[in-house]
Amino acid sequence: MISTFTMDADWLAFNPNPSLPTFQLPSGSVDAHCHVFGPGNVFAFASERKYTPCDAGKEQLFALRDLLGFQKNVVVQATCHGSDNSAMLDVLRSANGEARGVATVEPNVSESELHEMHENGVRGVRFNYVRRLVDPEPDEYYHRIIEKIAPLGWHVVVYFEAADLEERWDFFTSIETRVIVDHMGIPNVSEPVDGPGFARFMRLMREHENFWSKVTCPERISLSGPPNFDDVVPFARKVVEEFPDRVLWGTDWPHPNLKGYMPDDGKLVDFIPRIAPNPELQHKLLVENPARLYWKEG
Ligand code: 0GY
Repeated sequence: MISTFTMDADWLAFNPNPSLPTFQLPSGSVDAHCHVFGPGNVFAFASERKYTPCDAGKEQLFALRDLLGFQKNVVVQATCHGSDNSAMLDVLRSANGEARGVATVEPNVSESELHEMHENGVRGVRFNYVRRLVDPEPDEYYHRIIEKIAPLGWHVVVYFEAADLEERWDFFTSIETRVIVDHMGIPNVSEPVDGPGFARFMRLMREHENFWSKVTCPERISLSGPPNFDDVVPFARKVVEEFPDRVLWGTDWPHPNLKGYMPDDGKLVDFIPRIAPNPELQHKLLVENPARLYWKEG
């Protein structure tokens, strides 16, 4: 049966006419954090979801990729689709090898399902600790998933907010696969960049070489706000400069759950040279690092 969904009353849709960026992306650049939503009449949203978005399907994602000048995408399963990865997998199958995926799976996922996802281009799973999006499970739940995905060479993506890091530290640092932190762990940018909160995150990166970070989402993190997101720059730039080989960048299109402001994706691309201020850093961030993590074995 075809379901229809009504997006949340306060849902902000993505910008339908993003500008052309001024910053020219290096050839082979990867948008390493983006999502698709449905469309809901083809790929139903999950019954346990905590939000109902607007439709944002693969055609729109590919059009944005081409307009901004990216070559490839990494599509991260959105929580509104729960552990039904069909919409994300459909993007991978439609992208001629130019997309990889990060899935949400449950501990009872079968080896054959994982192998099929791998064949389609999935290279990681995401554990989400943001309570407005999901109800986090006990560590044991995630350990059971790690046991199944590690043999495939997959990594774990963790999404949490700064205040959660202390509590999750022991579990996170027990993970032996690569671990990719979404959005720098959502730093509290009202605190100094060398204050205790961000120092804890920097220590995580420094002491654990299997950790990477996405230096994404100034629009989600900033308190000073658009158009410049000035307060995020010192945080992201510090991560890029200290860990140039372990950072990724992405648009976060279609920007789930933003309130009050929807960024122009072209302007978001223009943010990149402010956090990666020279061509060598830009090339690592946009081309080399995602290629190593997601396309290494061809
Ligand atoms: C993000 C952020 C959000 C949403 C999701 O999976 C999701 O639903 O990731 C958010 O609302 O902060 O990573 O795009």
